[in-house]
Amino acid sequence: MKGVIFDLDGVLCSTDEYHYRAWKALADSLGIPFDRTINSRLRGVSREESLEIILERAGRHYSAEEKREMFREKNELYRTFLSALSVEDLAPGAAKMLHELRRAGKKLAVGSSSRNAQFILEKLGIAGLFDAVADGNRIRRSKPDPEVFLLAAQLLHLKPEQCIVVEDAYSGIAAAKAGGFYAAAIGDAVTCPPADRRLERLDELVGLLC
Ligand code: B16
Ligand code: MG
Repeated sequence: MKGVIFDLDGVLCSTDEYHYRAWKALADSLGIPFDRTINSRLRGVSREESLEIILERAGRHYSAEEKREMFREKNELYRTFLSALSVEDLAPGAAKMLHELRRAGKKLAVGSSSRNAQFILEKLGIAGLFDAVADGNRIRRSKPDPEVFLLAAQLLHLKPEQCIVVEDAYSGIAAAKAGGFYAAAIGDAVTCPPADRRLERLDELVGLLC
């Protein structure tokens, strides 16, 4: 394996809690039931698809204009939470693991559905450690479509079979497998059947790849 493609939210950091709080505030303001079980379906999927999942319980139709206003509101609150992010919010062992993989000559990329990915990487102090960032601003189809990981591999000048994808979401493992990648699951995705490998901690990648 010459390249490692990391999902961001849920793998390198836990911004998923901030997504939850921001969506919950929006759902509460609209009187729509929303809890952590429904929230788990939002992992790895785009903000548009996330809103559609939340609105399944709305009991009324919302116009495209109203939905645009909902994204705006949710993203504004989410960005308020993100502004407090720092190196402390990196997943345990993430910085050391990234440095060791780089020292071993591995190419590193981010493959995230988020349009806030660059901002998050900068707040976490790890933006400079990646050779490429494929994110929600550069793709048309979000996970489980493999587009974001195929773009990351292309930016690294590698083929999918030369890369391992590290993911915490079922939709992300499905995307990795659909793209022809080796898929390592961490967090919620460890129970995902098509994963090739299950990780308890990120630093296991060093033993696996170096
Ligand atoms: P944004 P990932 C995903 O990030 C999140 O898991 C998902 O919950 C979110 O809806 C999506 O990014 C879009 O995020 O609203 O910031 O553009 O797991 O692919 O890194
Ligand atoms: Mg994720």
